[in-house]
Amino acid sequence: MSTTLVPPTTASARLESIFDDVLRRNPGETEFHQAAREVFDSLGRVIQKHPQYAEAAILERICEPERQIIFRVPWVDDAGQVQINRGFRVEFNSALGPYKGGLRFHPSVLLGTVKFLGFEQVFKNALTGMPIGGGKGGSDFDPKGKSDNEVMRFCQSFMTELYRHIGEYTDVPAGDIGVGGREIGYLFGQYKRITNRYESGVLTGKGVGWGGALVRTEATGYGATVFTEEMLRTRGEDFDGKRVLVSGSGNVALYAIEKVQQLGGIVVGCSDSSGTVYDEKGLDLGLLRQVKEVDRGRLSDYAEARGADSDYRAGARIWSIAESVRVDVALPCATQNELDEADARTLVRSGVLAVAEGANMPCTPEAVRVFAESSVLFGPGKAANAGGVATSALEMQQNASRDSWSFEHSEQRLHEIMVGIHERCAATADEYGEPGNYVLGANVAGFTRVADAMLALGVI
Ligand code: NDP
Ligand code: 2IT
Repeated sequence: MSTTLVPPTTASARLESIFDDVLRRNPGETEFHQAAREVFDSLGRVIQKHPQYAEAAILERICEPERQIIFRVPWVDDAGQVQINRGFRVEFNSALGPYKGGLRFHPSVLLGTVKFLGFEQVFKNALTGMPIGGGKGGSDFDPKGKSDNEVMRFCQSFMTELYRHIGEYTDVPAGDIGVGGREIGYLFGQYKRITNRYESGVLTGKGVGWGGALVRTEATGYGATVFTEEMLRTRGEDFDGKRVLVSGSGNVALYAIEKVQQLGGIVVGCSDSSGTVYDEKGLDLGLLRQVKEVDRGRLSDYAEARGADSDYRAGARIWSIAESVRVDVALPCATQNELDEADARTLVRSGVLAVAEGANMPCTPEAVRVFAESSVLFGPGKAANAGGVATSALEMQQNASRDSWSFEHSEQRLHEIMVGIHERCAATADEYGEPGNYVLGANVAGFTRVADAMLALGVI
């Protein structure tokens, strides 16, 4: 294999030509283009330094999913009407282990959405250091407003096709937006019924009473907070007394809020797709969890129950809170492209120190640029939200050994993994001459682990 350095202009021309091909071969998939662009922007010096990656066409291969499955999901609603949704599973890369990544049920889901998420997952999973490849799936089904029975019938129909593509050693789905413990239960039940196998390791995010792992529910939000704490530490700061905004009010948001509060931070706002709450003295997490997790209610219900201590702003974007009050830390934990350039400028004006992506790709590229120019600590999703999938890998370990670990032990493992990811990103950014650039660090460290495995496995 050649070890000669590739001249920078040749390396960047090669990257651009591969990226042009990604655009041409995946027309209209703007979210996938955006995710790929961000990774390509980090790889110039890697390609220069490691010509063997270019020789083996690693980048071309990494952008092409190994397998993409699209299927019809018919089901009958409570009124007896037949409904049709579309199901997806994109098995992106299995160089490091079985495909691993969540399922998203949301009306906005298109093939390009699943491809962006699957692409991100490949590098995120590599960054955890664990033996998991990358994949993602989902459907344009909207669980909101559906009865439990409708959700169950949908999940059973979805699994009736998906079961033939997944398995403990093949592809291991989990939750994402719109897919939590209830949905994983119905999906697992149908898998078990069709296959006649109690194959616990085929899905993660299961209930703790039937093969699930402690801390998996909390892991993404907790992990994102630990990653942020590590970033703050590099500037001699911590969460104590910090004013924090957390967007969303789903799984990731709720447990980010919990961990920030445990570390002494004050979470003054969160949101859903209908509006934002601002609680000057800090959110009442007990009430919020009751409304969201037990009652499956809306934030407006939380604000109503909380009364005068809560200010509900229908239709408002959460980042607008920073126009009038100081915000030290922002954790976008809802969805992609929810924080744009103008929001980033608002946060910078407000004095924000750190931003970490609990969600996948919540900050637009322009917003990320504003944070970089303003020396705001910025943790990209691939690194900051990797605690969820890492704890899924711990669930797989426990399933394989028919063991179950204590909460304390599992949380300790999660903590070590997040500190390790932070270190890996920081060290890689240093090595490539851009200290503090966690975007570069995460992309390069994730990419090289996958690329080295692909080189070793030959052209497949
Ligand atoms: P949930 O379904 O539990 O919660 C999603 C939250 O985001 C809800 O508050 C929802 O509001 C809001 N939201 C979703 N879509 C939109 C939208 N289009 N516009 C405005 N608000 C929206 O999902 P999770 O908490 O699991 O996921 C949140 C993010 O974290 C996603 O980006 C996901 O990919 C990412 N992630 C999740 C992991 C996990 O383990 N669950 C792991 C790593 C990343 P509403 O109820 O009004 O729709
Ligand atoms: O985006 C993600 O990392 C997830 N939705 C979690 C994936 C998993 O397999 O636990």
